[in-house]
Amino acid sequence: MAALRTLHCPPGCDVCLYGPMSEQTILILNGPNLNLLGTREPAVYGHETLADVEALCREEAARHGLEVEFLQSNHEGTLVDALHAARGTHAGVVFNPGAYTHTSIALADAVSGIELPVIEVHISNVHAREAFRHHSFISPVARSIVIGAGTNGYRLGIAQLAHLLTEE
Ligand code: CA2
Repeated sequence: MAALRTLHCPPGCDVCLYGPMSEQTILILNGPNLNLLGTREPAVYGHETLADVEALCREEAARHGLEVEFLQSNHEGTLVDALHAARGTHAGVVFNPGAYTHTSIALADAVSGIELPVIEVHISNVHAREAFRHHSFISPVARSIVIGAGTNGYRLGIAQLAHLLTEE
């Protein structure tokens, strides 16, 4: 006889009395200028486009039984709205806030206000760059941080989020 589903069943579990759990959706949120990825500054950000990043995120999320909503905006308020909308509908967020990382108290307040695990990701090693990139308003309210791993940082962020979601 099939076992009863427990709180600790992994996504996609198919041994339970009630069948597989419904898939959880995570938000991959990208801030200003990340739509330019792959078009300029390859020495800093690599050759992959944002469409390539979306594809790798979907592939990595699927490995963990997670659905992806993938968004990019150049507007601070739109990013705040996207974080608010994730509350109650998404299991967590992988967030590259772009340059707003270094300026935005509004985004930091949104991250702490939604009470979801948020993984902060930066493609480049911001600490090896200009001093103004060394401070993040997001890091104190992020659950985890991935910096300087290139676009593979998104994979690492998703894997970490999946790990946290199976723990919680
Ligand atoms: O390293 C990261 O992921 C950053 O969040 C990227 C931001 C930058 O302001 C942060 O300090 C670190 C910038 C994204 C802009 O990406 C471009 C890509 C190609 C050409 C121009 C900009």
